[in-house]
Amino acid sequence: MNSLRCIVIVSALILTSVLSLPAETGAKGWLRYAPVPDGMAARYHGLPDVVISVGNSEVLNSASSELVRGMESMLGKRLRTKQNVAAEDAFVLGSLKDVSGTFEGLNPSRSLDADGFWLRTIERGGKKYWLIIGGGERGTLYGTFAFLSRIAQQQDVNELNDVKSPSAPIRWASQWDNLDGSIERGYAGRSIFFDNGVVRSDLTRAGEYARLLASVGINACAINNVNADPRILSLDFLPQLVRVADAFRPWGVKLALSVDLSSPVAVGGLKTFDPLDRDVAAWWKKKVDEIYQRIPDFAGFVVKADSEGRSGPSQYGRTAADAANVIARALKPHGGVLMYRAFVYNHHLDWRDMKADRAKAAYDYFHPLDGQFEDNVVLQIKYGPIDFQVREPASPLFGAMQHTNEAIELQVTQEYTGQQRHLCFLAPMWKEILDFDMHVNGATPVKEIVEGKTWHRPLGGFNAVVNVGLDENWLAHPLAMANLYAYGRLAWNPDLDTKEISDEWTRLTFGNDPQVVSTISAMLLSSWHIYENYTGPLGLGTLTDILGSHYEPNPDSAEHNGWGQWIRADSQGVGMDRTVATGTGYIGQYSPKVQKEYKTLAACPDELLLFMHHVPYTYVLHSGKTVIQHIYDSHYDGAAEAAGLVSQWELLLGKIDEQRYQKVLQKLQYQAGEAIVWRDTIANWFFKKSGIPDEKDRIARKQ
Ligand code: GCW
Repeated sequence: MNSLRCIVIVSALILTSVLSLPAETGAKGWLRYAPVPDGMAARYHGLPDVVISVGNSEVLNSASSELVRGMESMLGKRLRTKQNVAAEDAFVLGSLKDVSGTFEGLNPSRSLDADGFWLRTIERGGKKYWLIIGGGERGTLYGTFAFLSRIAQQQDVNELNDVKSPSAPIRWASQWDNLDGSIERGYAGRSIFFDNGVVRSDLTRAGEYARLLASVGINACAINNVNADPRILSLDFLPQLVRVADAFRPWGVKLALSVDLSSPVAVGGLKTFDPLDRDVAAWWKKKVDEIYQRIPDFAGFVVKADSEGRSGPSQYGRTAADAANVIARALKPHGGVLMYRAFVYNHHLDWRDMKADRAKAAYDYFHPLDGQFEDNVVLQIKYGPIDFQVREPASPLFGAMQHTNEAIELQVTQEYTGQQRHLCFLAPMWKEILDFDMHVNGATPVKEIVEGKTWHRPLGGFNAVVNVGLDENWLAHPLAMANLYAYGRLAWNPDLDTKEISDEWTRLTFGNDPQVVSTISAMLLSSWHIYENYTGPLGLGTLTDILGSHYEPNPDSAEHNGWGQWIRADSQGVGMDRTVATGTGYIGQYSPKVQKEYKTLAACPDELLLFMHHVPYTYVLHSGKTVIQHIYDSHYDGAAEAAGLVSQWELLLGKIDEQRYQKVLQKLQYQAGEAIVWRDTIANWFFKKSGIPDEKDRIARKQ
């Protein structure tokens, strides 16, 4: 056979297989419920044709209709819904209390959290039942999603006895949506909630979003920007918010809001918003009561105060505890929660002051307040002490608030990590932070602190800024949805392995073909390091334009201004000296054991070296390279690896639908080009600063 014929035949084969896969927009996310291939369907033949819901609630109805939808879509099986258990095989959905009334002798081996679930097969009277039991109605819904996910991943579901419970009660998503419909740091179109100053009339997408969130166990969503427009609390807004809560409710997702502390003045007409003023307290109480009257399952508020120009208690000489508590007391009788953000810092720092350090701000401010917060206040702490950079150490504040509820704040929206134009799967980074041991009197990993386990706190958990938009596939880059999925999975169980999560997500999103799963999962798992390589290595931060877009390379923008994201690069060396001995003293905010890991050059890990220390460019890393050569090499490696992502993806031609294949391909090709821009900008910048040539002679010497 001549080679031309060969090419024609191969192309035709590829084309046929491509054409046989229906186009997909990504709108379904990981809830595609793709038909199980014929060869696999046999293992599901024994599943029942009937679903029975024991009990009656909106959430239970969602669980049952989700099961019907999933079974039909994946197995072509049309379930009949029935009210009572009869003598036929059936799925039985309901809470433990309700289902054990029907089936005697049920007792899960582990206790069942309200949001937890139990998947259990039992035989009674010659019939077989697949029980999907929740601690409460949300648990039943989560169990249903988990069951369907197993089929979508082609797992055996014929014998089940499996109890799962979430790690922590707070598993929230946040949106930074503005009332005009724009989204702060959103990269996937306009708001699904707001337009033109009001809540959208069509909230279909809001309901679909809640379904996606629920499928990974997220139980509340704060829908508006933390730079909050006070109008959100105005009286005429409340009926609009009721509609959003209604759209969320079938999925067990509670509505939350971000509020501005000056609201008592801005919308209440008071003369003050001093948190210790009686009228202010009365105003918050009345406002909160109004909300609960219309939205009884309202989750609570998120507050950003005294930060980046927002109003705050400092205006009255009051503390964050004063501010948080006045609102928390209003929420408490209703079971509401107040998330107070620890992202409080002065953005007019003096860059000439070698002791000034933004990284120290949150600890300095909040540590003295430990123990002063109401027990329905949760301190929401960004994972690192600066601001969602590509790499930061875990915030020392996590280890410093033993008498305060804590939550970790993460970003699904990729503000500093490529803005969904670059592939950057963040679960490995989150995992490093969650696993990081703060060593406060024994083993105290961040995950156990925020779960509330370490210091036996009543509340705690997770909140991530997601910022989905009207883009059909939610986050603009089809692979970026892996971050939302991973966030939910880790909030549910921070002990999960990142590969397990990326494999799961890939199977659900692109199918079970082993080559597809291994290729995409490997791409995801390598992508954070790749991005770090061509942006900001050794703990320098992302090296992006911090004054503007936070997207393109611009190391100059970090220096000589009050924002405090300094890298302190001069002709001799680079990095922030944060030691106690000679630097800002930041390292002293950690426990003695962690201080030991960071305080000496010998002990400090390479990847955080320049976050913790200022060293000459010629300093030799543990890797054996000099700092400057590492900067050059990592940028060249990163750009080459970004190009490698394109080649890996190209191997999947014909194995996934053409629409998503092309979309991802374009994004990856663009990313590979951008990585070169990053490489050259950063490498040239450091060459200019240091005057030290690249050993491999890749950087033009005449600049
Ligand atoms: O990272 C910064 C963002 C701001 C954001 C702020 C915050 C909502 O650039 O856009 O404001 O963090 O987290 O409050």
